[in-house]
Amino acid sequence: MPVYHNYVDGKWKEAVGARRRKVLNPANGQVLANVTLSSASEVTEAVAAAKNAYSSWEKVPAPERGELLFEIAQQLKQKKEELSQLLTSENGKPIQEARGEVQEAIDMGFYMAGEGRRLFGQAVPAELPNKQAFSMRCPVGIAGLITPWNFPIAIASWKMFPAIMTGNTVVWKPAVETPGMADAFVRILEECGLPPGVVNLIHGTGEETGVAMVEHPDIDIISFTGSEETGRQVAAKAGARLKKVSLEMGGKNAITVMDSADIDLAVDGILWSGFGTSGQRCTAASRVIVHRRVQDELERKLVERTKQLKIGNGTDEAVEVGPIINKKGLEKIHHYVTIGKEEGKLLCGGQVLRDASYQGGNYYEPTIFTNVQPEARIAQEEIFGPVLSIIPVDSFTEALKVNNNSAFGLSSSIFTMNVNEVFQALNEMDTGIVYVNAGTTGAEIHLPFGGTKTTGNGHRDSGTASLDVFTEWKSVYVDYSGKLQRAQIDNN
Ligand code: UN1
Repeated sequence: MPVYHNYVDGKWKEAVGARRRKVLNPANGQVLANVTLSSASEVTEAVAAAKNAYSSWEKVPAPERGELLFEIAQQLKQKKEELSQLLTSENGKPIQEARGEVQEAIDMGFYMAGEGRRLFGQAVPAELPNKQAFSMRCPVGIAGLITPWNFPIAIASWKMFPAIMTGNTVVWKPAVETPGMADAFVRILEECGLPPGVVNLIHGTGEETGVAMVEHPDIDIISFTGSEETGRQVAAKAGARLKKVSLEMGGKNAITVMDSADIDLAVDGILWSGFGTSGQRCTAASRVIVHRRVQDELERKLVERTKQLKIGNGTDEAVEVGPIINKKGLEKIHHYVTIGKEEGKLLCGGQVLRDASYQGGNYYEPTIFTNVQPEARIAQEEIFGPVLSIIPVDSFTEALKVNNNSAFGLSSSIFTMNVNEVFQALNEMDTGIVYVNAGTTGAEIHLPFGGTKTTGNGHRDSGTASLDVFTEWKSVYVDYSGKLQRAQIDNN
């Protein structure tokens, strides 16, 4: 049985004390591997390695660092099937979705590789003669990446690739639920010739290893994706140290279905965004805002199609809804469903699946509540499972109001054939991502990913926006006039 070790300064090794945690397949409870658990001393060692590597890595020209990313992306592409199977076994997501996730990392690799030859700054005219003014991006320094289990390679790639392409070195703590994906990813970096110390992998829990990273004085920036609760702690600790911090947290994303909508298309979008990945995406739809004129039709079709969804082990190509990551996740979902029974009308689902075919796994029935109030707990709190709350409304204006009535601000979607509603929704939906006639999931890597309000803290993953997280701006003025020229004074 494999034991996943840390990777520090180019060497694989177990954490001191040999504490380990089991890695379970959420589809059947089978023990897949063990993972080493690190303490603060491993973090210190990893930071020292990252610091040591930084002095040479930051000097490698960005196009050259980008070229290495091309090779890494090629390797990911070659190993796509192998990685996807591993992902399904650790995380449980259906194999088709796993392939999609690995593709997302491949895309991010190629995209950031190309960015190595751009990394644009600004060249602007100086206000005085014989003077040049321009800006350029510089690495921040040592980047601490803390990534979740729900997209163990895609989200890691959103952070890892821009971090290293821009010249930072990295200490990475992946989720303890999916260490195999992190191991496989780092082995590819190693095979492609990434110098020792540029990326250091440290396995461990958030409480111990994560906290040690956030508190370490030599980690200059923390990029975190995870729960709001943990994100707040990261922000507080990082803020006290004036450490740069980029946070990506929860969502309570809504799909609005207006009376002009193609209802069958809306049903497709709701099923995919609500029950795909068993609702365990921060972009997952968990609210459906429906115009009362089409409420009955939408509910009838939605319930019928929900009951036909094939639930099971994600290795089966026909499975559409896989297991929940662990027992704790399953319990949380069921707890909210119990609350939901008081707050709305249960249309379907609502049970942990216990048939013989689900033995050992963590399966929850796709669940739909209707006539839920916008303020209800199931309409406000992140459940991270296959649970939808339908909220009926009487107008487009009311729909917008309900959409924005959330502490989170990640993704919104509207199904409508009315062009005026489309553009008003684009303007007024207050989330970081808006979809028209598609569900709330499916972000592409070359646009910024992230949200407003308590979803984040103003930063974005992926796209060129990720460069803002991993670089500092340097503004440069070169005066070749041979005399002292005072800006704002000598030219006025
Ligand atoms: C997440 O839910 O944490 O847009 C990431 C999407 C995926 C990424 C999801 N491309 O749903």
